Amino acid sequence: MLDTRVGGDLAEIREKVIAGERLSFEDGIRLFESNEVTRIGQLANLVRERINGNRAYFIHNYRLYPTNICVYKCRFCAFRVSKGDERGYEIPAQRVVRELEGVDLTGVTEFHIVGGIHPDWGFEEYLNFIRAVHEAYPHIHIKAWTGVEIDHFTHLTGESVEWVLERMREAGLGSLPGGGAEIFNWETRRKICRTKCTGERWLEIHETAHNLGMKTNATMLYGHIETPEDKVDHMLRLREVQDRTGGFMTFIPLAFHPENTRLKHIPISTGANDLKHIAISRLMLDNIPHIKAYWVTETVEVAQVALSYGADDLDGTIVVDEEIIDAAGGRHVQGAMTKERFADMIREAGRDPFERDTLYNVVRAY
Ligand code: V47
Ligand code: SF4
Repeated sequence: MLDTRVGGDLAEIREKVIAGERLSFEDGIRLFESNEVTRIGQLANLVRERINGNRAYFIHNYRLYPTNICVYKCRFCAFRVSKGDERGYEIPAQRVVRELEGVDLTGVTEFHIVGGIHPDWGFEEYLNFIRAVHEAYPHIHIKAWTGVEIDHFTHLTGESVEWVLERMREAGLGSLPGGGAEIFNWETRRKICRTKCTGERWLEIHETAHNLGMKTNATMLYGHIETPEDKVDHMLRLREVQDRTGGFMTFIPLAFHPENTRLKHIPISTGANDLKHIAISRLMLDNIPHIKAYWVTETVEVAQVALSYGADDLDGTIVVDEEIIDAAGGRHVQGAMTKERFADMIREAGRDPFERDTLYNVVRAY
């Protein structure tokens, strides 16, 4: 039963949520200004159970990072290095398949490919990377390149977003991950990642992908210099696109990890703050079917609790270490999580574990 004592500003929001009414910008701000995390969580859980019942999803996936050399210098990023830096690495198409031969990919249903924007690689290098992986593993879905990379490819080729996405799809690309969204509002975006594509461009790229029949995800990076207004604006812009296309599968709020970044003076987010972001995401994004509590950034412990605060998905086994979060001081990055561990942690949190593929088809119910 829902706690009926929700008071003050949240009472009106509670009525709306129970009636299934859409929340406004002002409602979003009120939620961010409130510290009634448990009450916000209860409302989010109501919506979560309406949409996803008692299910909690995970995926058996494998990460590939073709390079950490990047022309951009996002202030929140500890992963990138400049060309010439001894920590830099490059795994071109010719090498990736050779390296994968030594990996046990039994049961893996997704490659999640993400990396830097290399100053010397042309569009063909990126295309060949997808082609090589797809030809070697045609049964494994490739989720690759953020909107930021797609934007970069349009500059490299002088072609349209449609053209780039079609070439990538012919090579084997299945969907786009949610990265690069950060915070759309330019006033904040320009202070954290001014040189990469704008929020408007990122949204345009995802909408174009949806119109071509390609599904995508969306993220939001929080816990740095953003304001509540930035976050509500970010969510509402996604909600508007989703009303038109229905192409977003999952929303992933990503907690900023400050270590080794140029924003290292900012304290790391807390468990309560992470749960609040998950819950508000579930409440505001009434038209995106899944909310992911990304265990790598949230920690396994918080991710378990998040399954009762709006989240219904925990991302994946990942198999290799999460390099982006690891570089920024990730606390509980232990590399591979087995399927059994996932199933156990979901069961312990009172939910029913479901292994899924990228497009949320059920691979196995536990
Ligand atoms: O866009 C970079 C974030 C994102 C840091 O689609 C950081 O299923 C925290 O997109 N602290 C890339 N976050 C990762 C990404 C992603 C992750 C999980 C699932 C999916 C999906 C996509 O990583 C970047 C940026 O927002 N990031 N540095 C940092 N220091
Ligand atoms: Fe490059 Fe991505 Fe890091 Fe920005 S977040 S510096 S685009 S690797």
